Amino acid sequence: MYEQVSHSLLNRILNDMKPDFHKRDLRHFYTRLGANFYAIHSLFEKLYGNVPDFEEYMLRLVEVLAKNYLDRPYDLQEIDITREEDHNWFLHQQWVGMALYLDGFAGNLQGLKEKIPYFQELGINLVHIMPILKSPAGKSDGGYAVSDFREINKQAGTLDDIRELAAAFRKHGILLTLDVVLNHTSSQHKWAEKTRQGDLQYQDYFFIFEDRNLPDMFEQAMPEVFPDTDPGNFTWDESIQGWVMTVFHDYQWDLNYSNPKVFLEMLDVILFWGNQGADIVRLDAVAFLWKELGTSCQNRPEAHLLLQLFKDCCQVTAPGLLFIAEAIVAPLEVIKYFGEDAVVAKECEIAYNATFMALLWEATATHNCKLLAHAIKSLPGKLDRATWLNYVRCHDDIGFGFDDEDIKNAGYDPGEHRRFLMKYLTGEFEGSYAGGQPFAFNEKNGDARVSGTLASLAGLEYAMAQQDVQEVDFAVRRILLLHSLIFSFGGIPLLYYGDEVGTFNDFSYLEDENRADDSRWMHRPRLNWETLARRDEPGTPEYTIFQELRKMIAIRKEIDAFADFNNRELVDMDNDHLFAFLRSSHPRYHQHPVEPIFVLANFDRHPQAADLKALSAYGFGDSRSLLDLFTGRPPHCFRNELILSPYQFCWLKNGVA
Ligand code: OTU
Repeated sequence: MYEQVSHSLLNRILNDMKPDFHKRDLRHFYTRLGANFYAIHSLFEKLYGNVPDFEEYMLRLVEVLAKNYLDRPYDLQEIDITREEDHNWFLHQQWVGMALYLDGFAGNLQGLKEKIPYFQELGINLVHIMPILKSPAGKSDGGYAVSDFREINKQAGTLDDIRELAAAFRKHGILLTLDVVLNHTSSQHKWAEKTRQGDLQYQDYFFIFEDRNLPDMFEQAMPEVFPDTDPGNFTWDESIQGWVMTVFHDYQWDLNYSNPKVFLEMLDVILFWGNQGADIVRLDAVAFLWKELGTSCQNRPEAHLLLQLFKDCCQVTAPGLLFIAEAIVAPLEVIKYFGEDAVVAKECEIAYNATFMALLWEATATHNCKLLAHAIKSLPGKLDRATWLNYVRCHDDIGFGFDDEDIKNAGYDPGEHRRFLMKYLTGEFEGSYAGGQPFAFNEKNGDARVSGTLASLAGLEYAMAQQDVQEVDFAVRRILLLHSLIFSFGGIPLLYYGDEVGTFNDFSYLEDENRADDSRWMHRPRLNWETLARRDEPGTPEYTIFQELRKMIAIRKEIDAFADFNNRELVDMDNDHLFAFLRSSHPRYHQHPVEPIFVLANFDRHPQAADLKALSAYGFGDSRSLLDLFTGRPPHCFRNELILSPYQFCWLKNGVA
């Protein structure tokens, strides 16, 4: 019944659509629209059914889809079709990503194009360019305060440059990832400007309150993202004479998604960037999309409906375009951004694995894997056609958002353990080598997060300063160990620019008044290509890190079991210093079994033994037939034990003649 109603509505909409749409070849569009209309209509109705002129908005939605379909370049439409046919394409182990700030890495878009050989040298075939859209000259949260969703920052280049870059990437098999900052605009965006000029229609694009009544009620349940620099979630605006909701910085205005116009605008923006050649869009701060009084205003069911609706709309216009969910929230909440009760991702195909990232740092600090193993085990399985973005560092801070129950099960007190981690990673704990700095300390509840580059956090900076050869070696090993896990765990590994050569903290941001209060800038470096040239000079840490990572990437791409088909099983080694898992065939996916790989990682600074008996349950018990695919040699075995040197990892294959 409902389907009939939605189809008669669809027919009406198609008749009402602008006449020039009908003159074009919309064959694929009609097929996909027919297939998705029921879902789109019911989601749109759930969100906006009570809005007057609902059907008019529905018509406009279909027009946005059709317009962007007609604008979609032919070669991208071809890619859509290929990806529809091979819809698991992004689960393959061949993908290895890097996230970078354009100015710090290559200056501008032209410069980035010239770096394609560098990506190829290392094996990178997915590049996430951090926000490059027009943003205010002063404070802009590293580009996450956007003042025009369709214009690129002048210093970065032009729209033509981005299309050219996308084409060059495509030619070389590199995927382009761009940000779409869905949750907020800069206070200098024209919608905000118009609101300040008194335009009522734009006032509804944001949340604006004339007095403190509602803001105060909201505040009772809303946490703060940047409690030290931007306390509270509302900012007084003189010209409006009202309180604007600003969950992040005071110059980032939250968009009001209960207004269907906002949804349509942002849908148009997502499809626009897809049409410029983005293969993937990173949807920023998705957990925050829906605001509800009396709640934390995070992870609301409506935020999920919005993402489903964005996804279904993309399936009509640009089905090849993937979404990355940036939801740095509790482990059990993150996984919901793939969509629930489904097989195929209904929301985002890819999600940042912040839980795994933070756990890796926890294991590094404690030298044991108790919490890592507990927390991974208590995560529910993810959907089949969805994958993680696994990373060690990114442009943001590290937060210890583990589940308290997991911490307790690992034998720690949650509060105390988080304080320990904080002290350890900021080098305050006795014996710690780590060079992090606190970020966003919250005086009210004692919460804090950590900034710092991978190499500084892993102790390389400290060891180099001490000229301690042994410690330099250990730090390099830690850097490689952490990467070995994001390469083998299942998901797309995302390197952070500069980490491939062990870049240290950079404190020059302190001299910039627009950045000085945000310690995240210490790990957003301007790369020095002369230092990077040391990647070819044996004996330097740059050389060791870069060349070993390059080797690791090449080997990962050859290991079929590393593709992400939910084919990982954690293995308890009865030794807390070791993290172990098996990657093997999955009955649903692998018609021909893949060669199983046993991953072992030692987080301790001393050698550790893995009992071969534990491995034999998985068919890896015979030391004479094991090969470590990373070193290309058999692992060291002594009596009935496999011996891992400090911070060593193995990618074991079995059955070597
Ligand atoms: C994201 O961050 C971006 O990655 C940050 O760089 C931006 O400052 C922020 O959004 C605002 O655009 O929203 O879902 O350091 O982890 O703010 C989580 C805190 C986010 C970030 C958090 C994150």
